[in-house]
Amino acid sequence: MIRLAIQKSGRLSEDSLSLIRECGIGFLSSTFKLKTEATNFPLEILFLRDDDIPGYVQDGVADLGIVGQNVLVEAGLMPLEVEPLGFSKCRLSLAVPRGQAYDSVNDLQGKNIATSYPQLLGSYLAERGVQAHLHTISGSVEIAPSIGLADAICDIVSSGSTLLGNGLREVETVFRSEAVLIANQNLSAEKQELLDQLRFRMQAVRRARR
Ligand code: PRT
Ligand code: ZN
Repeated sequence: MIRLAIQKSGRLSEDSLSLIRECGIGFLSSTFKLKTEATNFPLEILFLRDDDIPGYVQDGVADLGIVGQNVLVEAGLMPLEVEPLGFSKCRLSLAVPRGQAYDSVNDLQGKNIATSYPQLLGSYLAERGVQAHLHTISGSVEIAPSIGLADAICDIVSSGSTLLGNGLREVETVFRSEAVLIANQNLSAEKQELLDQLRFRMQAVRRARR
């Protein structure tokens, strides 16, 4: 039996469950449960907050997980990635108030930037020799400039309508992300065999979708 952790309720949940179903794996849908067992594959599915998934896979509480690359890299656990999954595509971007002049990332020197991704943003700025004050906040990052908390923000963008609605302009892409399959690095031989079967099926699903 192999344990796969997926997001309990959020933007990754539906596509993660659809992918498992399209791999030919059946399970009883379980909106209120913490876990469920597949009916025709030795798989147990755990439902967790997405932020907890990389750590649980690293520690072996779960063998596998599906999570956004943004969350994986922010947690510093890139080596766990085994397979890109092609859904939940988004980008981590810097944005400034629409009326504010902006030529290059150097304009952020000494500025206050609000973000939930201090590691990803910190290394992006460091690589470019920009020193800024990062304010880590866990939600509603896009309102920080209008309440005077920050000069710029760095947040996840997909359509861009949240930025637009808050009077912000996207100026730099810091990181491009999609959902990825992650795996514990010390799987038993049996679990490694199950992972290989799952990856094979996931790759076939992606090829069929193209
Ligand atoms: O409760 P839990 O902690 O499990 O969930 P969560 O609220 O932390 O995460 P959730 O469900 O919002 O997102 C899960 C993952 O989906 C993220 O880690 C990304 O990998 C991916 N993803 C894809 C997105 C978006 N698109 C997205 N648009 N995550 C967040 N957003 C938010 C963004 O933060 C901003 O507030 O949507 C807004 C921007 O969207 P647009 O379309 O207006 O640009
Ligand atoms: Zn989360």
